[in-house]
Amino acid sequence: MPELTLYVEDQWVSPWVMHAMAALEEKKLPYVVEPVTLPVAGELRAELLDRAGLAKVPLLRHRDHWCTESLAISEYVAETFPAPAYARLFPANLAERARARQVMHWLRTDLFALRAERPTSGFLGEAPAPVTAPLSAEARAQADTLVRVAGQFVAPERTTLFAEWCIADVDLALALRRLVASGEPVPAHLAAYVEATWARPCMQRFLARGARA
Ligand SMILES: N[C@@H](CCC(=O)N[C@@H](CS)C(=O)NCC(=O)O)C(=O)O
Repeated sequence: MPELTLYVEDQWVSPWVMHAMAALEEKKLPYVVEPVTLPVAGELRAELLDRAGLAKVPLLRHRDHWCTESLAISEYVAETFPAPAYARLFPANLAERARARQVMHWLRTDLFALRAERPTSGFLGEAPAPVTAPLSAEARAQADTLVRVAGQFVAPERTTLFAEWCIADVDLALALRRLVASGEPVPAHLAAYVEATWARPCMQRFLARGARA
């Protein structure tokens, strides 16, 4: 039985799976990827409900600990495999760590119109189909907020939120990619931020839909 198993959805369009996988990759941990079709059904559903309470992905199994929610997973991985023996996921500086958490919680609980109108299937998965229909007024306002906040927190000369990469960069770059992929105007330094984050090795396994580079 492998020590670590990450259950993922088999369409490879989940930003939350991307987040959890980036955490494991950044820590350079060996793990097994278990793709599942959503909604999880049958015996597997019963097992996941029994072990983790929810049959959602990402779901990390570490020995007899089963856990869903991408942020819970990355925090568990960060604390179970801490720096300096393993790479850092969260900033060491407490103010920066709080900022990273602010960004990650915000991106999980807001921007719903933008997320609906610029789905990740536009740029992730087997056959990405960019959506270019005009944004509704609500989604436009959310896109403007996203660009304003990202521009405030990512300095023009940087391709990371802070001096060092952190796990919040995955989420912020993913959110901005919704705009970049559909041709929405984004300041050049934020477009460069998205590209640099996308090129980071921790993203490669997800972007290759589970294949090892
Ligand atoms: N807030 C969760 C979101 C997880 C989530 O919504 N997962 C979706 C796939 S992207 C899922 O498993 N849906 C199946 C279901 O709810 O039955 C996280 O951060 O992990």
